[in-house]
Amino acid sequence: MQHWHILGAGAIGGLFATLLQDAGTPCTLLLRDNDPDLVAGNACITLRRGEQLHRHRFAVSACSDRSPVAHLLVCTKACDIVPAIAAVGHRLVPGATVLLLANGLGYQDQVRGRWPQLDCFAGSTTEGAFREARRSICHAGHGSTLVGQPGRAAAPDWFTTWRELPISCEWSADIDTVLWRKLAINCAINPVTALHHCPNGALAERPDLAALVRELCTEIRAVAIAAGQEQAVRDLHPQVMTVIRATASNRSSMLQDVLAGRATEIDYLTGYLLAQAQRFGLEAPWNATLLAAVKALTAGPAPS
Ligand code: KPL
Repeated sequence: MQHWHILGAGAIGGLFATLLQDAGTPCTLLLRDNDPDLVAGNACITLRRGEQLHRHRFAVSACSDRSPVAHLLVCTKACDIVPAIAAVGHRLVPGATVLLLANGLGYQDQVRGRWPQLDCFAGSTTEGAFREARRSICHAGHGSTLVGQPGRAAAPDWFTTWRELPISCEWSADIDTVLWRKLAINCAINPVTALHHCPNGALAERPDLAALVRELCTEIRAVAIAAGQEQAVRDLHPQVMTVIRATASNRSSMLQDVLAGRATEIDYLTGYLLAQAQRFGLEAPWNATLLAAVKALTAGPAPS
């Protein structure tokens, strides 16, 4: 029997926890040592779909506890993944299954490098879920979830449970392409919205921003192709415009982070892209400008 532990029970982590629990798979939320739900010994997540509310009660466990973890789903932000896994590193059994479901690239290699004994998988999801309150999630729209492991064609046994979830959840024999495509789209949208404090749709409506998105796509394509990821950036600009129109009223995740004063995922999006550009001797000046500008936005006040 699989028992999944969830690190990062925000919108996506909470959604998957409820889906797995509904499918009969035990799930435990891993919480920081100071989380108030640890006192109660359990946590309730309310999931809203339209008018319908579903309440789910979960077992909870402090990261610092000692009971073993064999299946770990990590849904934190990209910049929190390595420290979050480090906080439960002592509990992970050798060969534990770890599924990283987050935006961006770069942390997958960091995790594999630091914990080579783990069986590490990566995924990307476009399920439309957002947090309405601390443990209340709205599942606003269906998307698709792809999971894979570089170089692995066939899904492992544990994935049977995931494939049967009542959402579109498939194994990808080419997860690198999936992750690169998502990275490319996020690099073209998220930093622009974060800097201009605008919903995604403004990138199609405002000619200056639309022109910037086009320049970004040209640079992103060149870097991806140099990195051997041509398939991921085929038709990148039309794909980006499709996502912009489909999510026109959304605030990108990076804009939400900036507005909330949180760290952004820029290092694992544009930062990763620029590291690849450097590796292949390419310039990507529009992306470099955005990286610096977003970092300046979220840097603390200059020391006096
Ligand atoms: O994935 C997204 C994000 O905000 O991180 C997009 C596709 C840009 C939708 O907002």
